[in-house]
Amino acid sequence: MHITLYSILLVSTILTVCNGQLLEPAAELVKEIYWNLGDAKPAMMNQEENSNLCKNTKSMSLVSIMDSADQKIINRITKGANNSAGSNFWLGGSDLEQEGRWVWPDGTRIKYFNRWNSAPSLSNTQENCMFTSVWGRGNWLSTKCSMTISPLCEQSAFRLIDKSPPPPTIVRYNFNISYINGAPDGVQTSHILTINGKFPAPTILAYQGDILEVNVINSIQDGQNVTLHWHGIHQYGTPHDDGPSQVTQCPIKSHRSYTYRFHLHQSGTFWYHSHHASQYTEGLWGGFIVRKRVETVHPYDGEFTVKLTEWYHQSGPENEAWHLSTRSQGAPPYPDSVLVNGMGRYNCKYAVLKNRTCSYRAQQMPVFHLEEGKLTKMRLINVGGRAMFNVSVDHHTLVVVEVDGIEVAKPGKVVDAVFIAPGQRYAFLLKKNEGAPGNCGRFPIRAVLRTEYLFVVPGTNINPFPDQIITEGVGMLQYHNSVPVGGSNSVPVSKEPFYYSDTIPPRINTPQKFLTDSDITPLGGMTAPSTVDQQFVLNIQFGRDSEGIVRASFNGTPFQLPSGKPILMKMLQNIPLPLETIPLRLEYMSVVQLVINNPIDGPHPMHLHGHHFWIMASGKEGDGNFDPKIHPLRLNGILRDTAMVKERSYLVLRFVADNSGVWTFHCHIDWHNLSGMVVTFIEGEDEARKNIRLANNSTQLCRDHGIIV
Ligand SMILES: [Cu+2]
Repeated sequence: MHITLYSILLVSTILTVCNGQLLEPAAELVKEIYWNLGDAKPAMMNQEENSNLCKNTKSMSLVSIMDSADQKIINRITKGANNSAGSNFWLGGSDLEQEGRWVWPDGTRIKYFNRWNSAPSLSNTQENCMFTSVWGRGNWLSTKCSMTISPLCEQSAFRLIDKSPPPPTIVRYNFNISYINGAPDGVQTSHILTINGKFPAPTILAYQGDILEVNVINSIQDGQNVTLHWHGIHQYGTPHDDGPSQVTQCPIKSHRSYTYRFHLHQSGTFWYHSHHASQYTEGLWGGFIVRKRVETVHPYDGEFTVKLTEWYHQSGPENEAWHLSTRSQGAPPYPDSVLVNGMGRYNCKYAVLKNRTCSYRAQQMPVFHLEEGKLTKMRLINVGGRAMFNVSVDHHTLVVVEVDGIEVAKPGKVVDAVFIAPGQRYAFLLKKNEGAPGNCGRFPIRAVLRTEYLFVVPGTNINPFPDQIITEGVGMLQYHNSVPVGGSNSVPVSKEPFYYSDTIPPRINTPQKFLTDSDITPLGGMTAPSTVDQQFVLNIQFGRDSEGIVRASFNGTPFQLPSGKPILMKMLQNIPLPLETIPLRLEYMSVVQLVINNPIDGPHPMHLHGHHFWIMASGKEGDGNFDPKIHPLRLNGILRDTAMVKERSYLVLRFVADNSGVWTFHCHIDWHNLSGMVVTFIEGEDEARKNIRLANNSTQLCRDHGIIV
């Protein structure tokens, strides 16, 4: 098979690792060679560049796809090689030598075609070279290409990028999880659930192409189980490391450990959090940054990450027990404060009324040190359990370059502010406005809580003082004339903390231009497939269960976790799935459309595991249920992994079921996730049974609970 030949060539020319792994043409082979064309279309690549780039790859040829089996492998490789939405990769097919005669590099005629349904005709004389798209089913397109781009490598369009970054490696972390004492908002608590005794928990930093190994040790003092989910990471071939407790794994038992291990095929801003009970609302979350080995599209000099959440003075178990009781009447617990990178403030007078120790001196804000004149990337993650925010930086505009790990087409959208819901991420390049005041080089980053979305039933809340929440979280930019490149919150330029009791400049009340999803296009954007194979209509509902507890659901049946084996293990062993896990079967490689109708007040951020989806349509507040007759769909929208369905409105999403496994789809308001607004996609069962091999340590997790997998 041509694929094998190609793999061998790669190994002989580029890589010395991966001995004996040729039968598994996994992404580690490809990540080194960067075939990604990014936004450089072949006609735009200059000849000199091509010939230079190819010096190191002389004995290689571009890939041939002879049948659907090859196509599947190439889909895996290309999806693995770069996650920039719509990234395109050259194939060997061309009709450069003889117009209309399409051949592979070895001269064989192309018999198997997997062409995009709206691609120009192959008989068009302008169409000379084939490329394949990461998104969709890996469909092929042809394009105009210069005669110098022959399918043979001497003049091919392989694009080797600077080799200076570290070679792909295994990045290892040890995460020891336990409760610590602290006062994130000045109010003392013993219920901060965190890693290695640090709050916030460590940020994972790796490069695209690395393998991540995180050894998680469950040292939670009261014997709780735990899992971690890697939000936004697709987990190709490793669905058992996705993290949802009892969905894809047995949870890690008290005083046991488990090593998550997966490839970082994607790049961008991600995060990790517990996917067990309400643990992430107690602080069990962290940033997860996967840098590109070389930033070619939106380069920057330094970066920092802002993580926003609400905070509760009650413990997670207290909140959860209250929420899932008749007392809550379906309202989630009302938060006490807003935290920016784990720091916030609270009115100590009310803390005292709650018999809690409180200190204004402990109420600090994070400071981010920037170098004047350098280009800084600000990453933004909503790690909250229910809070939504408007975020802006005084006297700065934000050039949006990434959304949920998807790189945005150049030059990026310039806005003043963004709205961010739980689970969502952005990355911006910061631009200080012309004529901005000196401000001693200090400019607040403001996260303003959208309180209108904090549904509360009067008189019932577990929080006795919901009105006392201070709705603005602040982080401080501090410019310096010189700090080391890469200057960030980790650079100890100034040891002076900023206190909330210090003077914060008043908020500027000029109209702000907000980002909307329709403003942005993915880099090298491939449009959504134009036809749909499977559609699911999911109507958001709240209703009382047999015990009178108000539960959230799609279509009236609240999701319930299975007992015994997790859903993934049941699926792999062909064991019937409990109906209350709401199993929805997806045929491998089918195009799936989700219609989410939200007929009630309050928006919900929808998160899909294992995939990004195209946002086909997103109704405005009050637009009502989706009606294909009056609501147009858009094929060229942005891809995300978390999207909002607005109140009394609809959301239409589309994705390709190219990742066999079990993937949960749920509201990222953690309280709704816990009460049942969840469905389970059972994707490509036959493929999964053929290809997915559970690691020993994964089955041991279940044995620790007496469950034999
Ligand atoms: Cu929700």
